[in-house]
Order: sequence, then C-alpha cells, then structure tokens
Amino acid sequence: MKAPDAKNVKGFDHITYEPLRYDENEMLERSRDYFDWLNKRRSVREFSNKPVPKEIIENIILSASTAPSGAHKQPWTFCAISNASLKSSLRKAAEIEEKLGYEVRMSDRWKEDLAHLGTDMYKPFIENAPWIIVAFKRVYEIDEDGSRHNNYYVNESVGIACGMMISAIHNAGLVTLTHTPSPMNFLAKLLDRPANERAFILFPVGYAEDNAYVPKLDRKSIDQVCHFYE
Ligand code: IYR
Repeated sequence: MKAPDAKNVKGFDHITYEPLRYDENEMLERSRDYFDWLNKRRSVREFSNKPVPKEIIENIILSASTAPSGAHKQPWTFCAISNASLKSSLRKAAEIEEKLGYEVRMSDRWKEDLAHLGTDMYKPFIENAPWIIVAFKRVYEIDEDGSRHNNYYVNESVGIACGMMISAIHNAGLVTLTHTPSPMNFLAKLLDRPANERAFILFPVGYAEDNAYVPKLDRKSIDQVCHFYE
C-alpha cells in the first residue's frame, strides 16, 4: 500500500520526501562528473562588462536561498546591484578600506601568503562586473509587536548559502570571487540596510574577461583533506 502523501507530526504538516534515486554506477559517474565540473571553478578577478540578464541573477539567488539554515529561518538578504553609480561608490569605499588593509592592518605574513594570488588594494571588478551581489546575514528579526529575537547558526547558514550561490554562478557559466573588504560596515550604509543586517561577503558576478588569467594552483588531495574511519 502506498504511504499517504502527508502526515501530521506534533501538530505540523509533513509531506512525503520524493528522493532522486540512481543506481550505483550512475551515482559513481554523477559524483565524478560533479567533482570534475566543480573543480573547473576558479575565483576570477578580471570581469567583462557584458550585461547579464536580471532573471539569471534571480535564479542564482533563489538557488542560494535553498540552503539549509538554523530553524529554517533563512537568515540572509542578498542585495543585487547593477546601478553604475552605486557600483562606483561601492568600489571607492571598498578601496579606502583595502588601502588601509594592505598598508596598515594586514600582517607581513598575511601579505606573503597572498602574494601568489596577485591581489592588491585596487578593486576594478566592483565597477566592471555587471552585477554585485552582497550577502547580508540577518542577526535578528523584529516581530510585528517590535520584539527582537535572534536567528540561529547565522554564520553557518549564510556561509552555506554563499557556497551554494558560488556553485549556482558556476553552473550558469558565470564567474565570481569572494571579496571580504574589512571592515564591511560601509556596505550596510551605502545600501541603506536595516540594523539587523550585517554584510557577509561581496560577490562580483559576470562573464570572465576574454583572456583572463588566474593563479596556477593545486587543490589538496583526498588524503590531505579527509580521514576515513571504517
Ligand atoms: N580582502 C583583501 C585581502 C585578501 C585576503 C584574503 I585571506 C584573500 O584570499 C584574498 C584577498 C582583498 O580582497 O584584496
């Protein structure tokens, strides 16, 4: 007999989960193909200014927003900016922080660790990329009666959503990089965000510039990142 499509669990509606099932060979192939495809993703710093339709950005953000989150609060807000003068303001403000970062705040060791990536205080990608997506974490929510309650596992939840967004951007054939100018409070100010939202990561999104270069780097092997306990 087929199980019912829905049941009541402690007073709440639960629906039947419809799993996507594959046979083992197919699973092996799919998992390998997924890794090969994801392993082609790179953080790209050179962006074309070619426009990207808004609907693609919406789908990318909806994909990110499928992430699991503490108590399913989805404690994130994504701001998607294509307005050229706002992008210029964001670039200017980010470069002020980054200049201080590179000249004052970052240790010599940190700068040595970054040297192979070729980064510096200049952030032309903030103006060149057709879209900037800024992920904000929502630290708390305000009820209709004005009472405030904290969200749960906010950093974990928003971190997972951002990771899923990076995959969605790669899936669309676009590129991004995770930019974390520090401190980031200029983002909430320029984007006029409410007090419960804190900037988390800034993502330029667009096409890679023709002939863009990325640092030559290797990724850790399975033995370097995983211990099996069988
Ligand atoms: N936020 C700076 C510095 C920077 C830090 C790390 I850790 C990187 O992996 C890359 C850059 C910047 O964006 O240049």
